[in-house]
Amino acid sequence: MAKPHVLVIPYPAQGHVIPIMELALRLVNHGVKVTFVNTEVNHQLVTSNSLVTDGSKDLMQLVAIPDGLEPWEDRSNLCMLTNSILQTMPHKLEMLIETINKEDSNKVTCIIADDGMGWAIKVAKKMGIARAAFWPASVASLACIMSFQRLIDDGIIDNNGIPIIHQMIQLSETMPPFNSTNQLPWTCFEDLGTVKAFFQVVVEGVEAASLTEWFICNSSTELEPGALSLYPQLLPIGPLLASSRLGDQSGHFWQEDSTSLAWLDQQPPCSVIYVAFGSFTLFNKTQFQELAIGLELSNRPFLWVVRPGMTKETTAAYPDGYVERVGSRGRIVSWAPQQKVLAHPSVACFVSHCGWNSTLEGVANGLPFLCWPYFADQFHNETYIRDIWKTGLGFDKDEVGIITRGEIKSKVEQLLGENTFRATAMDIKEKVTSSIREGGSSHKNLSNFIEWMRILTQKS
Ligand SMILES: *[C@@H]1O[C@H](CO)[C@@H](O)[C@H](O)[C@H]1NC(C)=O
Ligand SMILES: *[C@@H]1O[C@H](CO)[C@@H](O)[C@H](O)[C@H]1NC(C)=O
Ligand SMILES: *[C@@H]1O[C@H](CO)[C@@H](O)[C@H](O)[C@H]1NC(C)=O
Ligand SMILES: *[C@@H]1O[C@H](CO)[C@@H](O)[C@H](O)[C@H]1NC(C)=O
Ligand SMILES: *[C@@H]1O[C@H](CO)[C@@H](O)[C@H](O)[C@H]1NC(C)=O
Ligand SMILES: CC(=O)N[C@H]1CO[C@H](CO)[C@@H](O)[C@@H]1O
Repeated sequence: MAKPHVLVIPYPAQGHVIPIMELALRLVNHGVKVTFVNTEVNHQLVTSNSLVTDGSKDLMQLVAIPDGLEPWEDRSNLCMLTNSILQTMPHKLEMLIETINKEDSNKVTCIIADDGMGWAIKVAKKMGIARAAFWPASVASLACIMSFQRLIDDGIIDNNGIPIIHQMIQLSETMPPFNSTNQLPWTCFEDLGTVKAFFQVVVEGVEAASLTEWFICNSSTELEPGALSLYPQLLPIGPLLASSRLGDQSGHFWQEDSTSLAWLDQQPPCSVIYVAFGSFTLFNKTQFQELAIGLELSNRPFLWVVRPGMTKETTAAYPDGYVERVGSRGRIVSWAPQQKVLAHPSVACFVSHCGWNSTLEGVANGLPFLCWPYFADQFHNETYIRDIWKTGLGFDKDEVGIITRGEIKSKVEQLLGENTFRATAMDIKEKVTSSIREGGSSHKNLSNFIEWMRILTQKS
């Protein structure tokens, strides 16, 4: 019997390619044939990283089409990349599909395109092929994109996505608010040309999503009940966390320090404060030292990721005699294998910048959080953690904007002193992990989607 055959098309940025590969591998595990369509540049990256193991090779085929730019041209120039993609890729994709349908006994059943690749959905519609869009991040972040027309109608942004007035935006009571128009996903760029180019991609994506049979998202009813209830057309099948194999490959810029795990093995269960702020957070000397001393005063073991460049004066930034004083109770590393650390039984809580990846990795391991957001959009995740899931606390700043040592010590004590945070975190972990297991809501949704493809395959 013919197998369903899906063409999976990621947005051509590494942060998009690897997650959607995760989805492709799940489909392969369900016996679906996948042709994974990269741009030529990313194709080389993916094949040289050997992300596809022998087990999945029969069902997974990696192919490439050009993005229209010369190899040496700057793909971080979003305006140029977007224009080039729109000019070149639709025609190349059409040719690819024609070739596959001529040569392969398994004709293309359906395409799944990243929502940033709206043009691909239009190509599929034109060719009479079934379509699904995919959104890799939170539904809250999607909601704001889906609301772009309302924001224009209300006079908050202009037709190019550029803010006209600066104000708080609350799309719904059940979702975290955006405090200002500068926190919209497309307004975070400095250069207006890039804002416009990104907004164009957003608009295309929303238009294209209305041409699909399914809009798949990487979340679950258990995680975002409020946001999902606003968009019943979304099919939550996640969170599909990267398997450790993909996780290890996912483009970390700093060398991992696996001695962290050996050190964790020596600590008592549920005792360690894990502190990590992602790739971009910057600290000035005052704030850095308050954090250092706050951790020391906590009187607990801690594992602290201090990225090179996290402060302007890294080595000099520790208070006098600090490293000697904390001795082996505190372990400071430049990068840690985060997924493995978070899963380690010695870890008690996570002091985090609350990026969505880190947030979900902490949730998936049942950890309570202390939220230390840095970028505007990370405050949303703090709202989820603090107010919606109730699995953590935020820090209050003092009158000059510093989170003091006393504040840090006291929030650590409060978080670890009340069992409710740990219990609630374990409860959410259980709900979220069971949603992707057999019988769970996300698992059922994915099975329904695959069943729909099987029926289509039989009909054709
Ligand atoms: C989130 O995780 C995915 C998969 O591991 C990765 O490709 C992506 O770059 C990560 N995003 C950030 C902001 O680190
Ligand atoms: C947004 O506003 C609320 C209420 O005024 C405040 O508690 C929160 O800290 C603000 N967040 C940001 C990112 O400014
Ligand atoms: C969480 O923070 C990330 C930035 O790390 C942002 O892109 C995402 O939209 C936030 N999640 C929510 C639910 O707002
Ligand atoms: C789903 O989201 C998680 C957390 O951000 C990320 O690590 C993972 O790669 C995403 N998976 C897909 C298939 O997008
Ligand atoms: C250090 O950064 C904090 C914000 O994190 C700010 O409020 C404070 O004024 C800064 N202090 C100095 C000395 O620059
Ligand atoms: C869009 C869709 O079909 N969502 C379903 C996902 O799974 C839950 C639980 O089974 C259903 O309630 C949703 O309707």
